[in-house]
Amino acid sequence: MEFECIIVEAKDKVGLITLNRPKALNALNDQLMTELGHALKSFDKDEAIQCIVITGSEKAFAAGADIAAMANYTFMDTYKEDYITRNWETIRQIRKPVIAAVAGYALGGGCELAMMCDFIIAADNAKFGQPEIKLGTLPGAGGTQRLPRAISKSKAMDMCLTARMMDAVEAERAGLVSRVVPLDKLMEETLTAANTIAGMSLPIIMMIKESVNRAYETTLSEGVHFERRLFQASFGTEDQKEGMKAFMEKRPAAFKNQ
Ligand code: CO8
Repeated sequence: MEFECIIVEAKDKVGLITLNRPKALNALNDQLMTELGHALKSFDKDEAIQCIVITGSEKAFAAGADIAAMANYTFMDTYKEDYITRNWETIRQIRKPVIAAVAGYALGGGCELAMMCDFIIAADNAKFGQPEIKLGTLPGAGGTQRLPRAISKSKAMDMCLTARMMDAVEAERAGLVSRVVPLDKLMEETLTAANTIAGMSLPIIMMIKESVNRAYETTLSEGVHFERRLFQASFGTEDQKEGMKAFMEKRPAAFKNQ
């Protein structure tokens, strides 16, 4: 597929997707979301790729869903035809880790897209917000559901109801982002993290992602049970034998993804 709204590159074992609609601050229109879905699925299938990074520009990760594109939709367009929402869930099917590298604005759907990633590394100029209330609507891609889980009900209510933006320092303090780095180090730090992950065993990476995500979908005892089964399953892999042998032989492990 030819991409017009994103740039897709493979950097060693890391698949890098750059949102690229600079004139609209990477507003997420239907074409961009379709292209993003294709790129994500294709990296997920690509045996050479072990981790994926989504980023934007220095000014905006994404300033939200494309307001101009959706301004005149009717309820029937959005409900019956499923415009706007139809291609937003693809990212949830991706089994390899997806890191969001966020600089500048991550607003509305941009904040929601970042939260759909497995973790967020933020530049010190990052700003997160759910300003949909100012447009007479509400978050539609999980903002009201993922924000309370990420940063508490009180802060989520504050952000969704007042539309105030949260800066990178507050976002890290609140647990929305895993780390904050200087803007000029954002890609270096993110690619280092992605390469660290990519150096591990892919089946184990995938099991960890699946197990952590299970924490959001089930009770603690079910989640712990699920984790236990995957932990036991890891002993059926060659990579577990290699990882533990390498530790005892005081050498780096050479994983084979088996
Ligand atoms: N959609 C379309 N165009 C946009 C958007 C957007 N979300 N954001 C910015 N742009 C465009 C502007 O219209 C402008 O275009 P032009 O130059 O042609 O006039 C260009 O980008 C630059 O923007 P500004 O001139 O406004 O730049 P500033 O630096 O002055 O301001 C802001 C930057 C603060 C980010 C400002 O642009 C802004 O407030 N943007 C809108 C933010 C917003 O409200 N986002 C929420 C959108 S609604 C949403 O995301 C719902 C999600 C539902 C997802 C459902 C799917 C499942």
